[in-house]
This record gives sequence, C-alpha cells and structure tokens, in this order.
Amino acid sequence: MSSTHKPKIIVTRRLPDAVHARLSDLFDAELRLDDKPFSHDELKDAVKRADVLVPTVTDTIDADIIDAAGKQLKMIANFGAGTDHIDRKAAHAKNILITNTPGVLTEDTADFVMALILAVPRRLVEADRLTRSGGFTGWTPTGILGHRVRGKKLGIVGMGRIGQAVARRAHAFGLGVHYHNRHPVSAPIENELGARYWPDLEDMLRAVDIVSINCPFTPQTHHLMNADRLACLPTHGVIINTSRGEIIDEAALAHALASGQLAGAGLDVYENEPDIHPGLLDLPNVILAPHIASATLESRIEMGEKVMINIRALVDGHRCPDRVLPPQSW
Ligand code: 8YV
Repeated sequence: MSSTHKPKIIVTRRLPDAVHARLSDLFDAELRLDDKPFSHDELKDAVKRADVLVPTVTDTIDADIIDAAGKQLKMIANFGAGTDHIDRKAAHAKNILITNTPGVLTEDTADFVMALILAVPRRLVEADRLTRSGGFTGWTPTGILGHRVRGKKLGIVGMGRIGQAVARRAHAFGLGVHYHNRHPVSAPIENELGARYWPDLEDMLRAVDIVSINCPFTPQTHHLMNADRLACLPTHGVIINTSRGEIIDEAALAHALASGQLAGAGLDVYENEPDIHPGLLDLPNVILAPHIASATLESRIEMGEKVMINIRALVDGHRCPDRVLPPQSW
C-alpha cells in the first residue's frame, strides 16, 4: 500500500462524530451511520471490497468471512481490545494483520469494575429501584443493609493492564489484593499494590470474598468459572465480570446465585450477547450492565485514534503499534 493511496476502510458500527470526521479526512472511509450491526452477508461483502476492515466485538469474523476476503484486504483494525471474535488462524493463513486498541480503555474499565465492586455489596441498584417504586417511607436502622467493602479480599483473575488498574483502585479502597495469573507480576508492582500471587486459581477462590474477572477470553478460559470453581467461593462471595461472558458458565452462575450459594454478581458481559440467561433477570442481588465498562466518550475517541494510527502505520510501511497478529514477538 503506498502512502499516496487512500485505502478503502469499511467501519462496521457507528463511531463518535469526531472519529468519523478524522477517518473521512485520512482515508476513503465507508462509515456506518445507522449503527445496525452488519449481518454475516454484509460482513462478507465488506471484506471483498475493503483494504482495511474496522470491526467491533459484535462482528463475528469467522473463517467463512475471512475466506471471502479479497486479496486487497490487508488488515483488520479492531475497534476494541479483545479480539476473540476474530478467527486468527484464518487471518494468519491469508496474511491479514490484526490490530486492536489496548491501553486507552484500561482506566475507564477499571473504574467500572470498582463501581460494581462497591455497588453489589452495598445493593445500590436494588436501593434505587426501591426508592423509585415508593418503597422509601423513611429511614430505618435495618433498611437495605449491605456489606462493608473495606477490609474484604479481592481476587483478580488476570493481572494484565486492566487487572492492575483494578488492583490499584481496590488497594486505595482498603481491599486486600489477591491475584491469579499465568505468571506473577514484577515485585515492585506486587509491593505497590500489596498484592499476593496465587498460582492455583481454586486456592485463591477459597481465600477471597470478591472476584473480578479480567483475563481475556481464549479456548483455555472458556467456562474457567464453572460450577465447581464457583462453589469454591464463600456464600457471601460476589463475582464481577467485565471481560467476556464465555469465561463464566452463566447457567451455573444463575443457579449459584438463586440457591444462595453465592451472594451477588456484577455483570457487564454475557455468554450469548445480547441475550442474558433468564435465571439472572429476576435476581435482586445481580447488577446487569449492557457491556459498557469502557463506554466513555473519551475512551471511544481514543480507541478511534488508535485504529487510525494503526492503519496509518500500515499505509506508511511502518510496524503497526498495536499488532495482535502476527504477534509482537515475531
Ligand atoms: C469494547 C471490549 O467496548 O475492548 C473490548 O474488548 O470489550 C469493550 O470494552 C468493545 O469490545 C468494542 O469493540
């Protein structure tokens, strides 16, 4: 691709106006104005025509779609950090680069995790519902009693960028920080956060009060939190998931919450989005958010900037800064 040629970029979802304006300045950009997700056929058509596809988490880019890609499709510049919805093997076979937008959504996502860590034990959403429905008839000493957050132990599953940002916040709120990860983080980071590493996930689950899922979704993390692992948590335990729904067995979670085996959950992601397991919908001890952990205008604009920087690097013949495929180590 030469730097004088304006590549054809097809963007699958409506992005903030500021991102649209810049994309149109820089590229031959085909933008989505009505925000309806692309159908499988529309995605196939897009990869036939585009030099670069800009999808989001709602686009399943499977082998069938990648097979349909024209020779000119050089890159899938994902608008989002997670790329589990893209078939990497198929993309690799066709020499298609994949990039993502890490870093710029870390702090906003960690804020949202912290909001859930506070809101579930303090029954914030339940309290709001009660007030709106006329249930607040005056202060009572026993009304909407929650549980204290300070002093509890938080177990973070996945200590990457977002996990560490959650740890920093939790530490400041007086929670004990525990984590499970493939490898321990560096000693200075552990010291800064007062964090304890658990090589065995189940051992950690037995020792903590609140769990936050912050690892990526991979074949290895599918149903990582299954019925047996959920049963390792104490009955006052709370689970927070802002990563990917597939990491928790949603039916097992609904059962654990309904039966009192687990006290509460704060969920932002689901196994079959946008569908939610019906067993979760009526539970008062669960906060259900619509996949918004990174949803700030600032983060969306910065995600757009990252997409553009990656495409620009490709056009100029430089190494794309946020390359997922081929991996950075190659
Ligand atoms: C994004 C996310 O909003 O970046 C991710 O991986 O899960 C979300 O925070 C979404 O993926 C955009 O594609």
